[in-house]
Order: sequence, then structure tokens, then C-alpha cells
Amino acid sequence: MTRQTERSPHELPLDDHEPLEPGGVSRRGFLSSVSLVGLGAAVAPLSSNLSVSIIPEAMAQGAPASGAPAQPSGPQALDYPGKEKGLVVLGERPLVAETPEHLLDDETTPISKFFIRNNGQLPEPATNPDAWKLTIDGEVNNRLELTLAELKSRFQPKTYRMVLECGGNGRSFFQPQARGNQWTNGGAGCAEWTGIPLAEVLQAAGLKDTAKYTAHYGADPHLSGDTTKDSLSRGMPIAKAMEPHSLIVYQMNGEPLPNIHGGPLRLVIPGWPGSLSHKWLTRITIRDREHDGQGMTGTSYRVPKTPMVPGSTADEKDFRILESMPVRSIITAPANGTRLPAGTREVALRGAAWAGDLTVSRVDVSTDAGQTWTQGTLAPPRNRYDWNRWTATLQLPSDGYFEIWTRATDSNGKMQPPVAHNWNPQGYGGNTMHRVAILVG
Ligand SMILES: Nc1nc2c(c(=O)[nH]1)N[C@H]1C(S)=C(S)[C@@H](COP(=O)(O)O)O[C@H]1N2
Ligand SMILES: [Mo]
Repeated sequence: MTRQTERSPHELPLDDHEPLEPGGVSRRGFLSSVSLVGLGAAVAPLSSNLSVSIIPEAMAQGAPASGAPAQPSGPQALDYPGKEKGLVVLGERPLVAETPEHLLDDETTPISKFFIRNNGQLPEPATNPDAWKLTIDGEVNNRLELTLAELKSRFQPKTYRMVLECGGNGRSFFQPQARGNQWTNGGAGCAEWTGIPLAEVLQAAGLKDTAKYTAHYGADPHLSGDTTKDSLSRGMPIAKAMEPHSLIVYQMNGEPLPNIHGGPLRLVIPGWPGSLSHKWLTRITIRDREHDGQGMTGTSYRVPKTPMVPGSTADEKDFRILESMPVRSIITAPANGTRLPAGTREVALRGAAWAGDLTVSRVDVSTDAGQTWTQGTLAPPRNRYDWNRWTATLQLPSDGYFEIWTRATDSNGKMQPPVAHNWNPQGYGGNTMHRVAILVG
């Protein structure tokens, strides 16, 4: 299912024009040694015969962090039907792959570039999608059992472009290393989702006064094959379920929802951890209390209420469920590792920013490690929960090596921090400023 690139920095084929195929580096924490010797392995778009990479090891992407269980050295490019090879495999069992920031340069993330996160095995693709069944039960007056065909004919579909982001996005920026897939910023994408507002289906089922929380179930078998276990079963307060943008989705970017993204039917619950956006959705049970399914307990999708000593043992009583995701911005062009011609004094940047349930109020960029900042221009979102595309123009004082930093600020005035904040064992909330390295000359 995957292909290992297995290239050392010096073995890159000269005809490889992929701008940022990472190779042969071990990914370290964001702030570990920053060195200019040939540690990274980017192929600069403007100079395919560049012999050394300009990407400091600390900024390289794609390999497991040091201290991770033994894996082949070097990143593994995804090899999956319909997916770009530039996606980076973070895990094979279950299959998890992230999208390097420079592949998030499209306004709407194409399916071919959209990240993949599974907790269990992939179910077989549905042979008759319209016959797929969804059950709504629990604290409702009328238990519903609807086929996808009935769902489509009984309710009015809505289409919104919305960010889907893994709860662990940015995890690799924590030190000491947090447990789980070592996402950089690529556990996110922004697609057009078509589906039926969950609220309308819940209204049709008739919520009882006791209805408090949802519980989501899907068709993906547990990794172990144990049929008594769910690979994942998360839920949310009824108020979030009733938001107009919480959708039961059957189309992605206008196409039938692909199997790898939960087709034929999934939830998309924007702003909150991606784990609520249940794939291969078969049942939503309404509960009279918080859900306790797979992924709801312990320190899963939870953050400390009071800051803990990084690396220390968690007291689970001190944790709360992670709800809205934190503000984040990424630079999508130029790619990390780009080499520009000598004399270049102006760089046009493109990027994206989003802020969970909130909106983005501004994006700023810096070329001097945050001593001075230049404000970017935000394009308006199409609808709530869409990302903001942004642009900025930077002046460079000279040739040489620069790191471009970006930070977004949310509508509550909170800004991305320079280092991952509020350490927790499973590494939620790592929304550090994004950095890319460029070399002029
Ligand atoms: N049934 C099911 N739904 C699931 C998951 C899963 O493992 N099983 N993973 C969740 C997580 S953790 C994320 S981040 C998103 C990822 O969606 P994607 O693979 O379409 O990008 O799906 C969510 N829905
Ligand atoms: Mo996730």
C-alpha cells in the first residue's frame, strides 16, 4: 500500500522535479538543532541539480520523530489509488497519511490531496451505496432507519466548503514527543461537502427532553478484527449536533464520497476534532449523558484543565474534552526548501488559515524570526467553517537563507504561539507558527 522513498539527500534523482519530496531525513522536534548542512533533501523547484538541501533538519517533514518506534529511515510517500504520491504516510496499520503544506495550495483541497486518518481497518467499498443504512436511535421519539436513497429524497441537501482537521494536527511540535501519529500541519484539508444537516434528521426522529449527547458508530472493523470492539466511537453535545453546518455527508467536491473518506456516508462536524466526523456512518445513538465510547475516555481527545509538567504522568481527572480546534495558519507557497534566483527581493506568499469554531482576524508573516511582522491579506471565506486563503508580499533585504514564519490570530485575539503550548500526553493543540525555509541565490 505504501512505497518507501528511501533516498538519502545525496541520492536524489536529478530529474525529480517534485518541489518538496522530502527524503532521507529524520524528523526532529521543531526546535531541535537547526543546521544548514545537507540534512534535508528537498529538490528546489528552480534548481534541480542543487546538491545540498537548504531545509534544516528541524524543519524537514515526513519521517517519524526520533524516539518513535523503529521504522525505516526516511519518509514514505503514499501509494494509494486516486491519491498523490506527495502525501506522507504516518502509519500503515491503520493507514494514516498527511498532506505537506505546499500541497494545500488549492482553494478547495482536491480529493487526491486530502489527508487520510483511520483508526481501524478499511471496510470494503459499498456495492450499492443508495442502499446504505443509517439508524438514529436512543433518546428519540421515533427510531429512524433510513437508506441513503431515502435520506436524499426526504431532506434538502446543503453544500459547504469546510475544514476537516484531525484533533492531533500539529502533534509533532510537542516536546517531549507526544503519543500518536506525528502530524506536522498536514492533518487538515478543506473540501466541499454535500449532505443533509444532522439537525433535520434529529428533528425528524424527535429528540426527547433527556437527549444530551450523540454517539457515532461506523462500519470499519477494529484493527484486531474483534467484532465486539469499535475502532472509534465518539460523540458531541446536542448543541453542536444541531448546528446548521453539522452534516451527514455523501458527496465530496461534487463526487460520491470515496470509500477512503468514509463513503458512502459520513458525518462532517466542522471546527471540532476530525474524529467526530465519523466515516462509514451506520448509527447515531442519542444518549442522556456524555458518551463513553472508543476515543472518549482517558486522555484521548482531551487536554489538561491546568497545565501539566511536560512529559509527566497525567491525572485524568484534570482533563476536559477537546472541543473547538485552535487557530492555525500555513504557508502553501513557496514550498519549504524553495531556491530563488540571486537578486530576488520580493516574495509572494500564499497560505490558508482557520480557527475551529472561531474566525481568523488576521495573518502576519515574518522573515526575521518574529522581530518584525508584515500583515497578510485574507480572502473572505465562502461560508462559516471555510478556511481563509491569504496572500502576502515580503521584501527581502539581501540574498541568503530565510525562514518565513506565519501566525494567525483568531476572533478572540488568540495568536498561534512560537512553541507548542499546554503539553499533554496525546499532543492536542499543537498550533505553533508554521515556518518554511527559502534560499535566495
Ligand atoms: N469510522 C471511522 N470514522 C472516522 C475515523 C475512523 O477511524 N473510523 N477517524 C476519524 C478521524 S480521527 C479523523 S481525523 C477523520 C479523518 O477523515 P479523512 O480520513 O476523511 O481525512 O475521520 C474520522 N472518522
Ligand atoms: Mo483525527
